[in-house]
Amino acid sequence: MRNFDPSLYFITDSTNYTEEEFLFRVERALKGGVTLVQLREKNRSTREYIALAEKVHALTKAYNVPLIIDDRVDVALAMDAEGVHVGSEDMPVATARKLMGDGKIVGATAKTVPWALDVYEQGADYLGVGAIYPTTTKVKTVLTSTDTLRDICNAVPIPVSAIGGLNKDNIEVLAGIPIAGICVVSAIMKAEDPKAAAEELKNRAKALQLI
Ligand code: TZP
Ligand code: MG
Repeated sequence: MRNFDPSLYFITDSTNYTEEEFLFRVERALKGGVTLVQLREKNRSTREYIALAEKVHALTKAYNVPLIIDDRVDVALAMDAEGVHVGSEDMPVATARKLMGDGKIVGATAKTVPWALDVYEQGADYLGVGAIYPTTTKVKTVLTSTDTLRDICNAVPIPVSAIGGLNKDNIEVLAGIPIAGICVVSAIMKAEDPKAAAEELKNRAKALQLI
């Protein structure tokens, strides 16, 4: 399964939610039209990560949306997710590709053009580039300028997703940059209603011809 639509990529964060509330919010986001979901868990045991991933996978499958697992190739393989996302401190992209096989999605982070070309050549299917704006989501990252984002989009033939502090009121900064999609955590996860938030974000991105 390497066909995917990166236009509205939703990364989850279960912090501060009960499992029930978390799964409810993920399903609302799916109802709102997110096109790709990433499960991102930093403080769970392997067993807990797999168990939660299986529950999220049941939801994403019902909406025909691929599920990407952050960082953990073993978790992705264990519960047969559609893909994995690896950053600079995770398994190298080439290794992740080898283990995941050709049929799975392997996403990678990149913040410079040489880095983007390197992970593309190692077999990445898409890139996450950012942070475009400061983010309140727990993440080790630095800002990436929109000029660098544009240069990366023009340097690699794979979809590039912009990430970091993005919401419906600030994505106009991406207008004219050939991104394939936008990627958010808080704008959907922490919204009063993740369904409405996903719809509004998608409508705004379409109006700006970003997606
Ligand atoms: N990588 C770069 S910024 C970021 C990640 C995982 C977090 C984005 O979260 P938010 O809440 O959309 O700013
Ligand atoms: Mg990572």
